[in-house]
Amino acid sequence: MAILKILQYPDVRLHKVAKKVETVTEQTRKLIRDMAETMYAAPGVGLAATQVDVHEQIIVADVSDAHDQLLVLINPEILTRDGEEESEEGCLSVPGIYETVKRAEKISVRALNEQGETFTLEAEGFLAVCIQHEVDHLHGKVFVEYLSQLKQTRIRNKLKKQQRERM
Ligand code: GNR
Ligand code: NI
Repeated sequence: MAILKILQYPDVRLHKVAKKVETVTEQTRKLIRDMAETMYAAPGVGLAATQVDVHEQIIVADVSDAHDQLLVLINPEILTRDGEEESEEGCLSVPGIYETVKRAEKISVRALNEQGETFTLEAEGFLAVCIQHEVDHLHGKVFVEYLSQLKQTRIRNKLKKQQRERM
């Protein structure tokens, strides 16, 4: 297993649109294991392949307290969205920034599992927020894009400064 490098905003590669996985192979499963290890180590509750510079539609998530409920979503499609809720979000690609975002309260999502089998999942609460956040990453969208231009500019400048100071 391996810990992968997570791209940091503002990085143009975070805006690439991920392609569908044609066939779930042993290589896909290896990437998923590395993504899970990277997510748990960070620590985070979700990770999209886009964040590790792999532009394929793969998400891992685990919102359980015991970190024993790994959810893998390949080629996820949000089928239905119901209600609205606001919650504070953070992102491993935007370290140290926490902002309120409005999302659907309940969703249903169809995806493939690690065996390449189709399943559907109903999610609400934090899991629903997390899945919507990850699906956005696959579409090249980072949560800060829901904020005002002023906030986005401030966040971009703050992170660029942090990145300069780390060099
Ligand atoms: O670890 C994460 N926490 C989180 C908190 C609120 C809303 C979304 C998230 S996802 C984030 C990990 C991440 O960046 N996934 O892309
Ligand atoms: Ni994120």
